[in-house]
Amino acid sequence: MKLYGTSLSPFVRKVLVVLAEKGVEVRHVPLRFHDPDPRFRAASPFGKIPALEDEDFRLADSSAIIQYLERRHPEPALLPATARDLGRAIWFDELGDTELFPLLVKPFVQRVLRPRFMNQPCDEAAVARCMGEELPRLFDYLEGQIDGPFLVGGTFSLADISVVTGFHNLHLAGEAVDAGRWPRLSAYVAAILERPSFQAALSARQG
Ligand SMILES: N[C@@H](CCC(=O)N[C@@H](CS)C(=O)NCC(=O)O)C(=O)O
Repeated sequence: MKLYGTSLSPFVRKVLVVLAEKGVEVRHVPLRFHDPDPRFRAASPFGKIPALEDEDFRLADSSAIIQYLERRHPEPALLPATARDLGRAIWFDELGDTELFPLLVKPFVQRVLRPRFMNQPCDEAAVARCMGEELPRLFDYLEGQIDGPFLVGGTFSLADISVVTGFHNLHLAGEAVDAGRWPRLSAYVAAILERPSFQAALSARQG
């Protein structure tokens, strides 16, 4: 099995965490999005990362790949069994991908990607706006959802992976959840990032 995409991507990180939780061996190819590698492009029609190759099967999109892996390697289950818990886990997956991701990566894009890879200056005003005005409503929501170590069904699941993955990029940009204002969220994120599967994903190759 081959997984394409740098571990700097929160979406690639989701899949790396799932593979580590399930103990699945993978060949990790840490390329960037839009890489011309023909095998990658065959797996990812629009050049986005991650993409997976499993024998003659190819698939892009972190959520699609994780659903595939869940059927292929059911243990330990990362999708809850009951209808309600499954619905909530998918809700948090979607929240992570579409609401949290675009904001959690803003400081990372400004402070890390722009100066290091795009030869552009950081827009500190954009970082301040993100931290002070854009992220707080999402942090408020999550603070109200956390009632134990995991978001759904009392066990680690896709919900935790998808919500927490982007916080690592926030940390790489030198920002973090204010523990005084959002104590539950701050402790929850720290504990999930400490899991061995997350630690393995965080040390996977970036390029
Ligand atoms: N919904 C996709 C999103 C993947 C995605 O947008 N990845 C970014 C890198 S973090 C990318 O490849 N961007 C290039 C582009 O949008 O064309 C998933 O869950 O895998």
